[in-house]
Amino acid sequence: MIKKISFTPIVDSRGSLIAIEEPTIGFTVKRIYYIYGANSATRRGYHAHLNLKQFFICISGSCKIQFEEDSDVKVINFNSNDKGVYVEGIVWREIYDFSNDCILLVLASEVYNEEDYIRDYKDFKKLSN
Ligand code: T46
Repeated sequence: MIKKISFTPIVDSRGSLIAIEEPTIGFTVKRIYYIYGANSATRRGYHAHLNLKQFFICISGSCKIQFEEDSDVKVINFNSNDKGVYVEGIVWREIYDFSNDCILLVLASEVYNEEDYIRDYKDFKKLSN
């Protein structure tokens, strides 16, 4: 499942603040990581997860993520820090078109576990059929 969620910034003369609480994310966050220093030639991802739930927020700059779920392919433009995308289930993803200032923040439901990764596209297709 892939779900877009918009946040409401709290804006005043000092700038803006976005608070994201557990009910919005839908899971308890056990890990946070962020990707930065990528550029327009970079392509990352090329995997799906078995059990991980994730919440993606591009807090600076922009990038695109191509998600594939049950043969349905969609590209989401991450170009705003007041929107996030929730992902669960077996979803192949490729991340690309990073701006130089891109910081992609990921909140995850589990600690890092390489065994949760499906890194072979053929295995992904078998599991999603
Ligand atoms: C995802 C996309 C958006 C760790 O040691 N701990 C971690 O929590 C993570 C995420 C990675 N690593 C190690 C594993 C690799 O040696 O960092 C290295 C780079 O990871 P990876 O090649 O998986 O990076 P991406 O950008 O292809 O994928 C990552 C996440 O792995 C993945 O869950 O959805 O970001």
